[in-house]
Amino acid sequence: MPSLVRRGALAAALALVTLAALQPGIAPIGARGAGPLPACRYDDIMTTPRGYDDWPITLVDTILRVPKSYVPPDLVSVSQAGIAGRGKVRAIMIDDLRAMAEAAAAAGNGIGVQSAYRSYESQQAVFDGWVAQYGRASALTFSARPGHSEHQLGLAIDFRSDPGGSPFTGSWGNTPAGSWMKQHAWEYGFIRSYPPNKQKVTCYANEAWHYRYVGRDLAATVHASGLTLREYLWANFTTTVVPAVTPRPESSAKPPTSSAAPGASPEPTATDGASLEPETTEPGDASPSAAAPSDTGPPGAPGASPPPIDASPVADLDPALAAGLGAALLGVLLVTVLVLRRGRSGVGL
Ligand code: DAL
Ligand code: ZN
Repeated sequence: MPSLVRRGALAAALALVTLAALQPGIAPIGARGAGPLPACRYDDIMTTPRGYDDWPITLVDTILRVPKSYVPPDLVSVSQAGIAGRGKVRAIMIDDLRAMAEAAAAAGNGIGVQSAYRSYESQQAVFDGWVAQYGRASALTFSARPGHSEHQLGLAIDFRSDPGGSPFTGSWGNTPAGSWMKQHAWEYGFIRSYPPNKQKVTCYANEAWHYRYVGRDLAATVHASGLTLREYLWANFTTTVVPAVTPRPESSAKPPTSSAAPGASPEPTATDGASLEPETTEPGDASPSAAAPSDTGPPGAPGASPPPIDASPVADLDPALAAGLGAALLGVLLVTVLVLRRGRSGVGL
């Protein structure tokens, strides 16, 4: 084989091998809904996108999370919306929150805020409190681990009636305010994150009070789709690659069905569709086999579910890293061209 052809073939092979090696890391960029909706499990993978400007489309669930340092830059008091209750939310939602509260009050179904933004640390305290009260397996079915809560996004609100007390003590979804919210919240940009009979896809038990703000346009689209927010965001916006895992024997066990009595604070009690909202009873909603918790200790602790893979470039390819990989690829291609050119000059073409 003439040396030029040989060198050319070698260079091409080198470039191909390099491309193949980089492909898994590059693939997630710009990808959407990489694969089917992941089955419910407990993991610690950084969600993408998660920029503060990506607020309507950032998905957090039992698998995907934001960092401890995630603190929305525009938190303001809910009182700026003229709604009863305390707490902070992102300023982005204030106008729609005000409009919704006014409409609910005008309809005779006043609403207030029970719980709004929660920092990583306060979510940790909330989760730990429930674990202490009901045990970890039960707590996982209704309380997010820190980093995994929509409350940390500053976009989730647990609503209550106004006047009224805690919504966590009964069938709030069947109260006038709860019913009004079910019917109209989406018109103001709010989606009920954890509806009844959907635990297999939301990974949480029914929460009549918990709404996530995504803005009016997206809320209308999600509402019309009939999908839960997790399903919709995953299919249309989430770019994270979530590796499939082979369930270990202990992770295939069903979580205990919560039958805990409602409590007063600091967050919703362990519930299922049947115990909180009679109209939503459906066998299976309360104890989905898909939501089998596998972690029996703190995330990352010995004996817990698979270790966090936050740092995985495949699972969470940072734009800067992507740029670096791109530069490396460019370098390899340049070397390839140089090799070819030297080969050419060597044979005196
Ligand atoms: N109760 C919901 C899942 C949360 O803790 O964010
Ligand atoms: Zn909530």
